[in-house]
Amino acid sequence: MKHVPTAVPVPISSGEHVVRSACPHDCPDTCAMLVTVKDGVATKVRGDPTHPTTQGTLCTKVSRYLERTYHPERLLYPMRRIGPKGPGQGRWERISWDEALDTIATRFKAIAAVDPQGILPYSYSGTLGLVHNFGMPRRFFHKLGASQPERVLCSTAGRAGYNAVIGAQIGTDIAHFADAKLIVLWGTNPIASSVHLWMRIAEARRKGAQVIAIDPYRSLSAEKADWHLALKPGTDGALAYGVMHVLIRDGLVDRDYVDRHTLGYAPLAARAAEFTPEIVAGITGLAAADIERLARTYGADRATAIRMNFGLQRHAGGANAVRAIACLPALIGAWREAAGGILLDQAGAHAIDFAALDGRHLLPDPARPPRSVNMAQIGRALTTLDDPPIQALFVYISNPVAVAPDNALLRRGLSRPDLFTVVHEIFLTDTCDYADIVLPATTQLEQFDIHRGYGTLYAVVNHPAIAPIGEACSNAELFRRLAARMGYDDACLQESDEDVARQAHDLGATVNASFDFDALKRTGWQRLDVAERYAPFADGGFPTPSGKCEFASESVLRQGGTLLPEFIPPRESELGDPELARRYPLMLLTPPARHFLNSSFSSIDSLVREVGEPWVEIHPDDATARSITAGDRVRVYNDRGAFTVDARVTDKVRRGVLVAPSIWWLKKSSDGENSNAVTSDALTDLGRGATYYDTAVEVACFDGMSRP
Ligand SMILES: Nc1nc2c(c(=O)[nH]1)N[C@H]1C(S)=C(S)[C@@H](COP(=O)(O)OP(=O)(O)OC[C@H]3O[C@@H](n4cnc5c(=O)[nH]c(N)nc54)[C@H](O)[C@@H]3O)O[C@H]1N2
Ligand SMILES: Nc1nc2c(c(=O)[nH]1)N[C@H]1C(S)=C(S)[C@@H](COP(=O)(O)OP(=O)(O)OC[C@H]3O[C@@H](n4cnc5c(=O)[nH]c(N)nc54)[C@H](O)[C@@H]3O)O[C@H]1N2
Ligand SMILES: [Mo]
Repeated sequence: MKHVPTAVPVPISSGEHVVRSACPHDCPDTCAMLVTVKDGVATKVRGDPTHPTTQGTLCTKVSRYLERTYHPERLLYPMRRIGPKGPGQGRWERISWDEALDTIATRFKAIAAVDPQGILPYSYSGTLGLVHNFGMPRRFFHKLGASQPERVLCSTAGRAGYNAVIGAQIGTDIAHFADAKLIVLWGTNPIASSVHLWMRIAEARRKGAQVIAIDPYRSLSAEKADWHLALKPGTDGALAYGVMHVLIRDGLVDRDYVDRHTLGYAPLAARAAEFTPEIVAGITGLAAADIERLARTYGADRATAIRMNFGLQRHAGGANAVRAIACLPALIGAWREAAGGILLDQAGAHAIDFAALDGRHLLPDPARPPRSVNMAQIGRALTTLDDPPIQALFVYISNPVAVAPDNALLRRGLSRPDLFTVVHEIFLTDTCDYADIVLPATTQLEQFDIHRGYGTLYAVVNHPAIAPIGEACSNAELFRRLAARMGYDDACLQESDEDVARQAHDLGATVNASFDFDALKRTGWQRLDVAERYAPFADGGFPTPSGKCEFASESVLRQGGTLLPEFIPPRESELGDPELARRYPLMLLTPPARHFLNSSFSSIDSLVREVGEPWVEIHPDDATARSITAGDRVRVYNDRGAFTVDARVTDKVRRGVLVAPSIWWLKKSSDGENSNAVTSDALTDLGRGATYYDTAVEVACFDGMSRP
């Protein structure tokens, strides 16, 4: 293994020691943390200075991890709901773990006796630990034969689009962004959502690199960029084709790279010929001259790195937009450079034995897997699904009432009196308000796990720093206990956290050959077995069916998609649905707030104080047209629902676009709603992903009535 870190000296004062830990959250950086513990109490968290990604720095949120761990509102005991379902306080009764587990097991056995698919686990990204997310809980639900959640809230569209071209989730190493000459931030705001990448970008800028941001919103990062192109939301696929048009027309293509390492150049070029700068200007709202300039700047140097994140794929055509953008580096031969190429995510660089982790062999009939239920359409599933209907929902590491689209429909579903809902949580979230039983979960400081950095080339270990608080128990321990109650005797349902973790990288003699679990435990992190100068496709070798970068994809075609990337306009827009756009002429974007992590940390007092009340940003022209002035309470609404926020009038947003940073808890908002009251549960073109940012709305001053 290369780059094995030297052990950090462990400072010892009386009764004090340092524990190696990993940030568990859904963020591409996956930081290594050091936790100082004195007399059994964690007193300090800091970034590991030796970990190349973290470089000793934690983000705004995770630097408050102790406030989260020792928060007075932590859920400490199992509880049973004694009042009606729905938001409210004080309708809980403490019960023992025995009673909680017996109640769940009795209910599950009764449902499973008829059809276990009546039970649905709902889990997402509260922790991305290989043990507590991908391991023991999934084993339990496989053994049960429960319906499987189709985990689409974040990334499946982009991954489908990227994989169509590149073949796997492999891209440019963030470390090499520091050496790029040009960095394109395509629909991502790393200052808020991936600060350790921003540290590399800042370094590149000090060395003279240019940064271009492509985003309908002048985000914190776009504000710092040398050039900001504020296109209309959901039009990136057309812009990428416009860039290709100019690159091809002006001879900026690396013909040698294209000939040797790509497939489908001729049809791609023919398609790109249709996307003249003028046509693309009409679609994107950018000037034709700017599209020309973007293409020429992009084509000028191979040491050009594009950073996409998942923001831009939350539209009806999100997968194909990513697919079109992913063609660009091969066209100019940027993959030849370690500092060139593109990064969506790096998950595919980690070889993990997911089958061993998730115990899919435990399925009652592996040849006939249970039905899957799309997590973005959970409201629909709870209110309409039949044969069998969902009779029990088990929520863990997710807060769907806050994060799932169209949450009004979801709340109707969760209010069904016959639905049995269990939520395993650290806090009494909005979702807990609908639970029959809530179970207390540990935080990362109280459990063992290992993590793969899905945006980095590192594995990171997490040792427990302190004992569980109250009667909290980890995900894995919960499902070990529940498996025993169900009478399951499979040994793999009782394995320890370390035993599960040890299997993650154990793929035989060649894959991960130099991975050393015991060394990882000692040193905290390990780099994958890849070269320092990581340039994954410098000599081609794409993990696609053809081994080439596939501009044209037969396999997507066979699966019902198109041979080439296509521009698919946003569903809720002038182009997609003119009638709807007349009634709801504004497009709402709800990207992550810097101080929150999805809906996590939205209950941490010091962060909420810094952030203030939820707000929406609106362009001065759109505000004037609606008699909205700065600071007004406004109601953002469409046919699905409404939420009330403060208006900030600013030209940071494009005309016709609203930006409401998210995700607030409903119960911490003045009207008991959040932005997902208006988002749609429609799915993306490929990958069946959520389309949060494909949301047409109107906004009006709030007059105190419930709906405008
Ligand atoms: N502080 C913080 N960090 C986070 C998170 C968080 O909640 N808070 N969430 C984490 C998670 S789960 C994820 S998936 C990532 C998300 O990471 P990103 O997707 O990079 O999220 P943002 O950084 O907000 O960047 C999204 C940007 O896309 C822009 N955008 C929206 N629609 C379009 C479009 O159609 N085209 C273009 N070009 N731009 C568009 C938005 O205006 C926004 O500025 O961040 C992770 N990091
Ligand atoms: N409007 C809008 N909605 C969005 C997005 C958006 O940009 N706009 N972004 C989407 C994206 S990118 C994502 S990834 C999803 C994220 O959606 P979720 O995965 O639901 O993320 P969180 O809101 O952070 O909720 C995670 C919950 O898990 C709990 N938790 C943390 N650790 C543990 C643990 O070890 N055990 C248990 N049992 N619980 C734990 C936390 O307390 C928290 O309440 O949201 C999506 N929703
Ligand atoms: Mo996400």
